[in-house]
Amino acid sequence: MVELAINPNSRIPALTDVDKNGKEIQIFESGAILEYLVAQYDKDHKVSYPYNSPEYWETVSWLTWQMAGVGPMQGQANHFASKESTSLLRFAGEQVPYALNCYVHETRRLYRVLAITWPRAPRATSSATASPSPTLPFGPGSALTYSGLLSIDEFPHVKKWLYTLLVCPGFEEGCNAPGPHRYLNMNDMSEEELNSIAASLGTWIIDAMKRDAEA
Ligand SMILES: N[C@@H](CCC(=O)N[C@@H](CS)C(=O)NCC(=O)O)C(=O)O
Repeated sequence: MVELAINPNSRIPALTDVDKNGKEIQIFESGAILEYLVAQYDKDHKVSYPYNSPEYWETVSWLTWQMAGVGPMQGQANHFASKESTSLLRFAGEQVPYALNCYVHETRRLYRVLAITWPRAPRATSSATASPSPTLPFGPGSALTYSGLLSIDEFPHVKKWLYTLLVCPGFEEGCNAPGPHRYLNMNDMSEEELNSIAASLGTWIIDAMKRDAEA
């Protein structure tokens, strides 16, 4: 849980910074944080595009797609998912086939949108700037099998992009704070290993849900 003073929505990520007037500023929601970081610290557009350019709006489109689509849908898939071929559960504590189908299939559909768009996008080739989706989540979102999908190999462009990010200067170092990143590697783990990761997270998600329901 994040300090309400930093994020009124009490979630991570949240950011505090000092603005150009020397005043502390708080930013929450990952999309807003990304927009803030490029506005403040990427003024020569190494990883972003000039405001109001066609590429800027393309980026905003994909960022909004990520925030409104992939984030919420894959988040719910993580909650209900078990690998489709097994009956092991992550968090839900009971099999809810309708929810599982709804969220896992919607997550797959969203990644298919990328799979269709990516090869056609002229900027979708190599650098961190040159992508139709520079905002594709590297963190939990890159553990596709954790979300109930069968394999990351279903989406070769996504896989290639995630590994491309890793070799961008400073990227992996950032991912390794506070501890070694593991989300991409989770795609190669067995279902038992994935479930032990879910189990190691404890019951805080379910406990928080109960508290919220009673509040
Ligand atoms: N829409 C938010 C999602 C934030 C979110 O759900 N964060 C999760 C971790 S990925 C969290 O803080 N969970 C802690 C909790 O539920 O108490 C964003 O993109 O920043």
